[in-house]
Amino acid sequence: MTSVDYSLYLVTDSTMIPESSTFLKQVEDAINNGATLIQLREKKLSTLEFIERANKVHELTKKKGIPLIINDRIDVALAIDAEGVHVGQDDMPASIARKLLGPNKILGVTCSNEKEAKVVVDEGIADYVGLGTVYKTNTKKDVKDPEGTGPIGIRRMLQVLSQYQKKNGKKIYSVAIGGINHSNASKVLYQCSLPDYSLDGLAVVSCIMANENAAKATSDLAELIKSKPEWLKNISTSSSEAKLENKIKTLIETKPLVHHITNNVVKNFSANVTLAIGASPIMSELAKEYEEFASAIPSLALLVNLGTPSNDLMDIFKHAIRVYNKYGKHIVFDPVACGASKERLESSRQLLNTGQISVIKGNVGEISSIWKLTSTYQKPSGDEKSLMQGVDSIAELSEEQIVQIGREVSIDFKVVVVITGVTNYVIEGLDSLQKVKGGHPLMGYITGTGCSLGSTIAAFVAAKADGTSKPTVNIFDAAVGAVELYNIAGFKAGEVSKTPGTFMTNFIDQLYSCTHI
Ligand code: 3NM
Ligand code: MG
Repeated sequence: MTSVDYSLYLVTDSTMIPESSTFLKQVEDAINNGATLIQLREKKLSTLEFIERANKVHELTKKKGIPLIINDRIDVALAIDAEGVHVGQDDMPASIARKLLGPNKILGVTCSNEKEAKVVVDEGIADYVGLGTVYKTNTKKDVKDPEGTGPIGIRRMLQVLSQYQKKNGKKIYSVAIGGINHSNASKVLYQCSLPDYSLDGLAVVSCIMANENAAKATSDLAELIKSKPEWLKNISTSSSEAKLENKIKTLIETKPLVHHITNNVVKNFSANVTLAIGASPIMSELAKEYEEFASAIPSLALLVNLGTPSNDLMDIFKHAIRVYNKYGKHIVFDPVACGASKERLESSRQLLNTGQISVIKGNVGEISSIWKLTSTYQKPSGDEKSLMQGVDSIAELSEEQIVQIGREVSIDFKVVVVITGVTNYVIEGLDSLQKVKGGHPLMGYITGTGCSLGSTIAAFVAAKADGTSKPTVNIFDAAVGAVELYNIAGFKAGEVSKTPGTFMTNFIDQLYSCTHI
């Protein structure tokens, strides 16, 4: 079968139907509101019941002209002449399934890792693969990776598919599955894409099947899949070599607002830094007001700082990330000491999974912890070895290794990465790297000089201070501007200070002077 639309793939589950509805109604609502493919997945029905149900669903899908795929049961698929079958890794091998089905039925295979994807492409007989588990899900209990591979794990498998396509000129289609819902759909599509191969769709179960309003759940999801997400609308990718003075001019003219959700130690200092550079700080942990901010204030960015984490704060962070994403406002993430404990690293993972971040800023230790976080699933051990071979601590990392780590984090999370230290690195993907010399050793004696760089970056990004006057912002250029301003001010303050106390006031003065005078 040719030209199947995989974009919104509903996989059914009859165990989670809301009391107000029925199985068939949920499926019908989905079919009539944008589902492009249906998989009937029944684990507990007798063969007779399965066939009866399949016939009923098939009537609905045929009316709409969309394919019906049967999970696992080739006999049932053949019995009702369904359009295809989906098999998991423990089901009938794809090669046998294909023989039984013949060449014209759709055959899908679940893959959880690169190895499984390689087997599928070597055989070359599947039409599409279901790649998962992306995120933690309650729907399927026996998934290979209960925590989910995240988009990065999916991308590793897409690489295999992409190579197959290049070699054979033939495409195996792909959908991602597991924990996908309205809040992460756009992000999954964005992050699960390679320059030369993109996911063809999203497969979902509970966000439609368990929804009180399956019709709306489906049409909303279809809309999200079709349209460009808000946070992507405000980004430009072409990098310019814009001058710092132009960026500062934009910053001062715009007077952006930086919403800090930051740690208790640095709140005051960060607010002073934000004011000194001509921006305004708001400190708010009142989740209910975020929607009001994000929807109404044009030049606004969010700074998420993990410095003093708590369970309450995690919920607030997640809410903030969702709201800021919804309104296309940029987010700077500072994973403070994320390598200090498993929990902190897990918190970082959760926040990065919650939404699309624009900039991650951290020191070498923090960024390499984030890098290791992604390595659990994604980095073949070979890569890791060659990168970290013989390195016992991050203190021993060469510049080349630091930049490589930054590049991988940038690619994995589709973010601009700022790595701070004696030399600062601003990194985006494989192509963009700007080194900025560190300001002054006295910066290390004052709490908040690291965190407040996050405020400065957020201010530049919010103001679209990238040296152009485009309506979009080039985040890389804006981040470079922020890091340059910050370190120039640090250097100048250091020249006129002998001790930390005076350095602190001189630093604030220099930030002010560099931007205002
Ligand atoms: N297969 P929900 S996860 C059917 O990882 C299925 O292969 C998975 O349900 C896999 O959209 C899954 O409710 C269930 O999270 C996905
Ligand atoms: Mg199965």
